[in-house]
This record gives sequence, structure tokens and C-alpha cells, in this order.
Amino acid sequence: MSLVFRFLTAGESHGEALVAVIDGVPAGLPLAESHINEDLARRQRGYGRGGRMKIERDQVHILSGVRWGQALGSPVTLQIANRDWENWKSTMAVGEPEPGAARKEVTRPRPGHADLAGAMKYGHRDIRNVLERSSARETTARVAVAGVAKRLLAEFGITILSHVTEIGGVHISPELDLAWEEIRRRAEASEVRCADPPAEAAMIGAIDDARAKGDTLGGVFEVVALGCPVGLGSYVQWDRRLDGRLAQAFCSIQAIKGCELGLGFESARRPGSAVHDEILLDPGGGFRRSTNNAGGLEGGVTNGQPVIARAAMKPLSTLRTPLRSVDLATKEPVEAVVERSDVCAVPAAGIVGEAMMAIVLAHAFLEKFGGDSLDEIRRNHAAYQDALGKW
Ligand code: EPS
Repeated sequence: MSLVFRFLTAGESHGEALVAVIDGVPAGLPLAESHINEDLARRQRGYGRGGRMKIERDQVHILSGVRWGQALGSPVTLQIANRDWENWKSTMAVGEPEPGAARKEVTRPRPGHADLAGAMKYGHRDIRNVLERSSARETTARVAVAGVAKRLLAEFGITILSHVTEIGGVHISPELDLAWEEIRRRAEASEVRCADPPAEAAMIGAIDDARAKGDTLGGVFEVVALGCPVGLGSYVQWDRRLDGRLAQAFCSIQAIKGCELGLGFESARRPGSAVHDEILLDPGGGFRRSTNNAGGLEGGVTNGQPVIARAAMKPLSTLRTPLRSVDLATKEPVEAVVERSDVCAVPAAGIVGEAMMAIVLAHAFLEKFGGDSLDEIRRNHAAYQDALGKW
């Protein structure tokens, strides 16, 4: 079991709160709730988000592991209250629901969600016992955890950005050729986090069309880490290769059905001479690469180039024009249940993708430079950078 930067989340979508406990945060790391709240707010935005986002104002409360603005080295506990819980106190009561309160069971599983498989796995006749935890609401806690991870990475000049490259089959121009900081700026200013204005307008139109038809849309987002040093991850063992860790982390996000690193599936269609990034001398010393089709990873190890990953998000499972299902109580053919939902959450999923990239990279960073305190990590990192400078 790795002893660096491991975490658990807990909490149901309409329960009292979401919580997370992180073990392995280095002592001395500056931490404030404000660092984390920025990303929690970013996750709530996005054209096509549903009614829940009008209720919540996600903010983190740090319950342990931090004193006077600095991590202690002991477990950091994060809590995000669910404002909506006020409306669910009986439905989600830990004890008995209020006397006379309706015990409305959800028995019509939605194709595409965890509903049916989850109910069969855990023996739940009321699907609410599944959907409360399988909901994308859980990603709120992961974004909070990543706020700590991003803080650590920022101390060493590593930053992460995301942008949306496709929604409902509408994709950005392949000719779009912008610096990453310009992509970051445009994404932050876009309602769908798209850096290509004509595509942005078409994406918004596609979302409006889907909403009008009671349908939902998925899409693709890209996450990029800038400033990673050479040498994070390793080729020596299957579970230390960062391609694998990033793919697992991205595909663990609710509704993600695909992940690619760098050129990804396109690299399967081209000859090696059109894929591999040639190695050139950098006039300023060291090496540079002709391209970055590898997405910053070779042999599962960072090579000093931007680390690039993309994820394919399926359209959300709750359709206002429901698909066919079967009522678990009556075994009658029915329409699937309609739960409150988003029409499209791809922009928000990009923020969750940033979170998972930050968590994987912070973990790998601590594996390589790990120390108990930020000062110790700084010393280890400086010595390594010094050695790299001799190449
Ligand atoms: C979400 C919270 C959920 C959903 C959505 C995203 O809240 P509620 O169920 O109360 O509306 O709005 O989750 C899904 C669409 C899903 O299928 O899981 C959030 O906080 O991101």
C-alpha cells in the first residue's frame, strides 16, 4: 500500500455532506480553504448543467491536518456540505424517516447508470441506495482532494489546465493551434470550456437541441499538465507506468468510457515515422523534442513535455425522454425513472479530469521526491534538478 498521498471519499449525493481524508500530505505545505474553493466553483459551472447546481454553493471545510495555514503532515480531512440535504432529511435520514413520511422507492433502473447492476450487486430493492453514491456528486470530493494535490504541484511549477474538444459530435477545428496558456484563458472564459469560438457556439446549439428533445450529450475533454520534470512514474512495473495510472484515474470518473494519452488512438493509424517525437539538442542545454505525440510520457515515465490526456464522456443516463426499462418491483416493462440531472456535464467533467491528473501526478511526484516535509522535498527536488542539468 503506497504511503504517499492516498485518499478516500465518502458521502451520498443528498446526504448531509461529502467528505475526504488524505494521508501523506507533506508538513509545511501552505493550505487554505480558498485554494480548494476555486476549483469547486469551476466544477459547478458549464452550459447544460442541471437544477442541482442552482442549489449548491460548494465550499470546503478543512476539519484536520492543517494549522495556521500549513499542513501538519497528519491526515487532512475535507468536508463539503450538501445544501440540498435540507430537502432530503427524511429520505436520507440515518435513523428512521419522519413518522408518516413517504418511503418512495426508486424501482425503475436507468440504462447507463449503476442502477440495475448496483441493485443486484448489493441486494438493494430501492435503487436510491445505489444512485446516491454512484452519482457524479461524488466528484465534488475528488476536486477538493485535488485542490491539495494542485497546491503541492504548484510549489514546483507544475500547473494543470483542461478544455473541451468535443460535445455531441461537434469538435474543435483540427487546425486550432494555440499556446496552452491561451487555451487555458479561453476555456476559463467559455460556457462550455471550449477554446474555439465557432465550435463553442455549435456545442451550445447541440446542447439546446438535446434539451428540447429530452435527451443528453457527452463529449471529450483534454487535460494538460505543464512543467512536469523528467522521471515521474517508472517502466519497471506494470502499476508504476503513468499511462496506466492516468487511464485508470480518468476512467474512474463517472460517465467516462474512454481515455487516450497524447496522440492516443490516432497513433495506432500512423507509421512510427509519423508518431515518435524526435530527440534534438536544445541550444539552451539539454534536449528538446520535435513534437509531443507521446503526450509527455514514454515508457510510462514523464519525459519533460506537457502530459496530455483526453477522456470520452458518455451522455448522461437520465433522459427526460426515458428509455425502456423494467420495474424491479413488478417486473413490468416501464420507462426508466427520471431523476433530476444535467443535459451535458462535459465542461464540469474536465475539471474532474484536472483533479485526477493532479492526484496521479502529486502521488508520482511524492514517490520520487517524497519527504515528510515540503522543505525536505524541495531539497530532494533541487538535487535531482541539479543532476538533470548535467545531461
Ligand atoms: C451532480 C449532482 C447530481 C446531478 C448530477 C451532477 O445532483 P442531483 O442528483 O441532486 O441532481 O445533478 O449527477 C448526475 C447527472 C448523475 O447522473 O450522477 C454534481 O454535483 O455534479
